Amino acid sequence: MTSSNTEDYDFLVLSNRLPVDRVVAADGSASWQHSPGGLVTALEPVMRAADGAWVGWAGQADLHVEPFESDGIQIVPVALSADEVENYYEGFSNDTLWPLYHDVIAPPSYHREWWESYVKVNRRFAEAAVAIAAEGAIVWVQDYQLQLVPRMLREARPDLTIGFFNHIPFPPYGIFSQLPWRTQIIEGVLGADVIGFQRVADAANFSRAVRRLLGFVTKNPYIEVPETIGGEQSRRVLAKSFPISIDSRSFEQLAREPAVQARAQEIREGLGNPKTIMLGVDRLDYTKGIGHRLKAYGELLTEGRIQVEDVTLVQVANPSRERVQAYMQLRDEIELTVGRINGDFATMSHTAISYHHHGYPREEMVALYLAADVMLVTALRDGMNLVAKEYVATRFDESGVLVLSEFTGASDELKRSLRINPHDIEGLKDAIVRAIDMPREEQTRRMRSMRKRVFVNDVERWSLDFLTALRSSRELPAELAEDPLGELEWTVDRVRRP
Ligand code: GDG
Repeated sequence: MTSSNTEDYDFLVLSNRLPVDRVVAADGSASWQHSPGGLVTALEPVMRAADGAWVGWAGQADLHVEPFESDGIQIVPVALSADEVENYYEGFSNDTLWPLYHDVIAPPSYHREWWESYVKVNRRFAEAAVAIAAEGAIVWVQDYQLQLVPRMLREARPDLTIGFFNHIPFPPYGIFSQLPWRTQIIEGVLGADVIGFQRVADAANFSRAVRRLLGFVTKNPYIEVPETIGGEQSRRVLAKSFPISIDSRSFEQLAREPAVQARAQEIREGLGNPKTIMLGVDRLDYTKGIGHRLKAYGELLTEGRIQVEDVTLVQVANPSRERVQAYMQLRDEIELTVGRINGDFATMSHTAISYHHHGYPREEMVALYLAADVMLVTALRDGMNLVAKEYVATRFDESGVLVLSEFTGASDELKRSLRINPHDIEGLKDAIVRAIDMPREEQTRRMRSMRKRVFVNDVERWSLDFLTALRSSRELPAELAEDPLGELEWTVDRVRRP
């Protein structure tokens, strides 16, 4: 790895996917379209102010593109071969780490050639960053696809300040320990100065894995890392929760637009004006509990507790990872169930489930949120679940009920939702009926309190908190970790740990 710099950036973000998509027009000409995710919105101002660049993959195999600028952000593409897409991305990232980190809901596959590809691609990302990072730059590495990058960066460039944020859960040690390369992964992440997780429990799981595998001393929220991991000296690494959020104001703004409200009305009418519209919005992923949701809804119809004329379920199932076997199978299962329920209960004028296997523009999503009286988030495990927060942000008239799985990061914050255990189908059914029947005053009380939370803790706050922690990590006084409050927090956290 070389550390000679040609271009110098003071702030780098590394993520598997770039925040832009390559679009090819009918005439064959290609252009780049900004994908307006929350992460981009949060980091755009920082990027502009701090002379930043974004390093990532453009989403297509064998695409070699020179760095370019898109909407004021410097984009630095990392190329992946078709083999690497198969082994590093679809294989190790999506079929090993993803199921392992989500409580082994699906069985993870362990293949040595996938791992080798993961190491190789992580090295390529690290090299790309090293080549363009200014002396003393801040590098923020995103997510589980790049867990080896922090250590690689530190070894090549001890001058860098390195952050790592894990968007998905970090599993309990009993599960994590299955991974044949568990030690390498932990050591890779520990190259960072600050390690961020969605939930307190994720950070605790990580620290426990560090203690069990490496025997390092941890004193919540710090981990004492000796010089053997990527450095000339020992370091105190901060590992704690920084719950991610959304650009709440922009969601509310969109919801207040007359055209979007008119569209929400049109959606209601299109569905035959049922008394209650329930909504699910998910990537078609086995972690999202779509099957559990359908089961509960189907049983309520069978038992006559709800009628198809009164209650319609709209399910947006965004296509995802369509080349991975488990996802193909999931799609078949879900679509079979949807077909059965519709076959059994739909009438000429009312569908039971309005099912959509495609993505929609942001405006349409917001119109759907506005049209929905009840939002169903029934994930079996989810790092955060931004959909839950988006629903809350759009409900400016304070109506609507959020049914929310306790296995999402969002449930730590949205305590006034109707929290459910999606495995408990009877409990889920009761919660759905309760949501349908909830008086308006109770909806308002709950929604108002959740909205406060989502507007105070927005994505800007998230990135500021993380970057502040990152900046101060380098000049952290040793005494800070030894203060009595730190001790107390540590104890409380140990007691709370499930
Ligand atoms: C991972 C973690 C964590 C969905 N369909 C459409 C669409 N979406 C948007 C939603 C939301 C986003 O995609 C999905 O975010 P989630 O948080 O719900 O879930 P994951 O994709 O699994 O995200 C998760 C997240 O990272 C962030 O850290 O919360 O736990 O798994 O913003 O609105 N957007 C549009 N059309 C669609 O059809 N425009």
